[in-house]
Amino acid sequence: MRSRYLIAVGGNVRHPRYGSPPKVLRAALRALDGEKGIKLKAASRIVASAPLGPSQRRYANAAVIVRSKLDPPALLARLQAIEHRFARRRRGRRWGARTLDLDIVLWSMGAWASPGLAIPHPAYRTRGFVLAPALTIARDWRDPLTVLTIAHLAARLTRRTPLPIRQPGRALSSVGRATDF
Ligand code: A4P
Ligand code: MG
Repeated sequence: MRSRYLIAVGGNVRHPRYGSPPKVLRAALRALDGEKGIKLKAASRIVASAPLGPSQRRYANAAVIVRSKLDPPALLARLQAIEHRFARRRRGRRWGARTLDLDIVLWSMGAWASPGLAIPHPAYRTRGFVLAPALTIARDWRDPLTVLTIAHLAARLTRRTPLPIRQPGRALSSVGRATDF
């Protein structure tokens, strides 16, 4: 059966062919849409966000909704193949700099848990760089575990728990302050 997925897209390293992170993301969205069995239904704008974790470089982030008959592990395998094509190299360091990161955030069929895959994505609820773009394309999508919508989660994050991230001259720490590239 066909279902929908909300996918978070991020990257903070230039690609020799595609260029800056926003251009990498644009190319990645085209690649995703070109995949057999995956249809891109909606895409947010590409926003800049301060890095969470050890990397110093600003990220480009976006959110997309795709429709597919693939089950979650099959979709994850496709996403990882795309990451690989975009020269993402795992460097053994969690949250290290990367050309392209594609995470499954939500699935229209509910929750999923298997070795190596958890949906909803375990960390997205506290990440402005996921919620801000997601808000623009999926504000009423309900998280099956908390039963809160993306709009609720984004509002909570802005009100109560702004992300503790700073970047000189460019503070993008909360949902409301993400900017377009
Ligand atoms: N995995 C489990 N569940 C999922 C899921 N729902 N979607 C497993 C995708 N993958 C999932 O991920 C490690 C493993 O998670 C995968 O092999 C898969 O089996 P990874 O992408 O290979 O490793 P990682 O991304 O380095 O680690 P981690 O902890 O997943 O990092 P995140 O959570 O992806 O965060 N700052 C800003 N501003 N913007 C960003 O986009 N991204 C990160 C990475 C850090 N800081 C950032 C951003
Ligand atoms: Mg990931």
